Amino acid sequence: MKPSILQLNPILIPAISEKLHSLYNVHRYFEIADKEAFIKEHGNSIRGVVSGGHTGISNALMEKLPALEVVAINGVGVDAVDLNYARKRGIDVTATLGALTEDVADLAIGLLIATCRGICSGDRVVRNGLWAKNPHPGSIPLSRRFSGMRIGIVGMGRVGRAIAARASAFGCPISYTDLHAMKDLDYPFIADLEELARQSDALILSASADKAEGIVNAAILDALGPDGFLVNIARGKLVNEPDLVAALAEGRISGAGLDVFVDEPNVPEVLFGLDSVVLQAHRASATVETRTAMGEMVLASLAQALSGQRPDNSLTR
Ligand code: 8YV
Repeated sequence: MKPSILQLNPILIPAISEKLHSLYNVHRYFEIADKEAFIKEHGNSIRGVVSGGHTGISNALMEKLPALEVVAINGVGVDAVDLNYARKRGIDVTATLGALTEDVADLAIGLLIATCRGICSGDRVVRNGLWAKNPHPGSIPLSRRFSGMRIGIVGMGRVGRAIAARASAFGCPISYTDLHAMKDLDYPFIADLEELARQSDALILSASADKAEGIVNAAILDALGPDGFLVNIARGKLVNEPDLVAALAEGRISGAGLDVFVDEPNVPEVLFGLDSVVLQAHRASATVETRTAMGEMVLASLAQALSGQRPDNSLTR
């Protein structure tokens, strides 16, 4: 009999989805209306869970799955899974480490350029016929150069490093903060986030969220200042969102490029009216190439765990 898997999020690559269905008895939890009744009937048979980084899985749900052996996260962030709880139960929690680094770093740079150069607001001017109505070049404000901006990276893991490499190629001096300085890096380490913000033209958030909730607050945004930009491709909860919305609405920072939010898919509506903001719907890893690579890693993790091996990307053993 095929092992039973609970899938908490859709997988967007058909070939991966088909493979998953061919190997396992897959229950698509996100499509089940009466979740409680489903768990009562099938909870005891579920041996694996597939979920997204942002969704993770609650302890309450894991508790209802006594046969659970593996939670395969189709993502790199595992902040929405209680790793200690999983470890105690002997459940492997895996992530797609390294699979999405390049695409997430690309989007970080793309968001910063789009924000400081006004690419999306400029597109709206052209698309809405406002250029033709008001062709004077001064009707669109001049923007801010990206090349050479002082970039402060918050979280120097795989993604932070890939962002640093890209920004360096644009002549941007890089500084960073993390839990500690990294010996293999020559970029200046600035332990204090407020000081990093003060010394940066743009802060890019690429930290994991488990130890850093709410670290970007009004004080950090004010240190970044009215000419500064914020980019977040990590997790919305790294930022105190009301503080960010207020700083943007009051022009206390120059702009923000945001791929992630505290309560996705709900985005503070004030942001919709601000040309200084470029918004994305949590899309940093959403390319065919990356999602294929991630899906293959999820399949490998399930196969390894359910055949009694330690999955290569297990974070719990
Ligand atoms: C994905 C993510 O959008 O990797 C992560 O932690 O949040 C994103 O890459 C998500 O996991 C898709 O399932």
